[in-house]
Amino acid sequence: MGKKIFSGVQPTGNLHLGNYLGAIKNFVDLNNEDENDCIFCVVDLHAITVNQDPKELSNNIRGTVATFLASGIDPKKSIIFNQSKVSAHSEAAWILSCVARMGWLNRMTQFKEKAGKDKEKASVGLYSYPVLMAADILLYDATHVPVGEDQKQHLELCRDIAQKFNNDFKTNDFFKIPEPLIQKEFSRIMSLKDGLKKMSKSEISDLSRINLTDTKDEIINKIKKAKTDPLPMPSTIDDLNKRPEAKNLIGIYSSLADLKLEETINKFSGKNFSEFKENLTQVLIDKIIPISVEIKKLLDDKNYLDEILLDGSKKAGDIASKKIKKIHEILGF
Ligand code: AQP
Repeated sequence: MGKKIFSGVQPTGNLHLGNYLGAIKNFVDLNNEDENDCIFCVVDLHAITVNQDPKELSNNIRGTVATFLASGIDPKKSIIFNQSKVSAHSEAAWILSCVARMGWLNRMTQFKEKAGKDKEKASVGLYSYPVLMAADILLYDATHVPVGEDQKQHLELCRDIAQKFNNDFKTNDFFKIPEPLIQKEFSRIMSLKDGLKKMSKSEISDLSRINLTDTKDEIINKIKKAKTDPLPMPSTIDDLNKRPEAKNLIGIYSSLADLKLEETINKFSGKNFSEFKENLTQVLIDKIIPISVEIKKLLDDKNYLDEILLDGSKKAGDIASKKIKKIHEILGF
């Protein structure tokens, strides 16, 4: 039987290699399996949990759609829409926030990381972000959610919320309990400047990430400047595990070249980083440049991107409003 897929990406800036290898590559494979029903959402309501410039947000929403298409998602096969256009998401988030427990949310590590030291100044939305994410998924009866490793905890919370709702209202399996789909290897791509920090859109230094809109020269420059260590290339997995920057770059190469980590280690064992970096640059150029060129082309046709979002939001709205109607009946509204 086919899977019901739901996943979202925040329109918070240029999408990067981490988003691609951790999530979007998987979206494309799932989209290509005929038996699956896929919904890919531009989660603009999630984006405003931190400050956004309205004009930039509009551009980033279209940029995210362009990236989905340029990476290979087919809008005829998958529903693509932005979250704010289907009001059921906000409504379900409120209802589910009355099911979720404070203690559960207090354990979420992403809030702690994103709020930083000054928790008091973080938005309430940033705190309840995972409840909105649960609403996104549960409205569509998604069976599988492809995400990067950083979202695993939020998905576990989504499962807890679904189970509690089903138990509290004795509705058996009204909310389906979704499974995470996380790449086994290379599910967490790290910053090019710090092998212990996640590659992220909102990191200030652009040198920390490969954007999917980067040019050939930008890729060459970023890999040249990517942090390594003074030792030659590692020759065993144990050696690799002690060297975060080397591990990240070797992981990126392996993922793009479709090799196992061991195979890449054997290929470059004992060599200089400079030789490895030339090879890494080449696989990045081969993979990213066609996507980058296509994104820029698509962004020239804003009407086309808006039509895709409009069509997607109608289809998603139909599904979500039926689920909300049933939720109202269950709650006694
Ligand atoms: N570094 C990463 N490695 C692997 N997967 C990643 N993802 C994000 N960063 C990495 C996955 O990409 C999908 C979309 O992420 P998102 O935009 O919804 O939010 P995020 O995880 O908060 O990503 P960013 O880039 O770090 O954005 P900002 O800086 O705005 O917070 C998710 O499936 C995520 O797991």
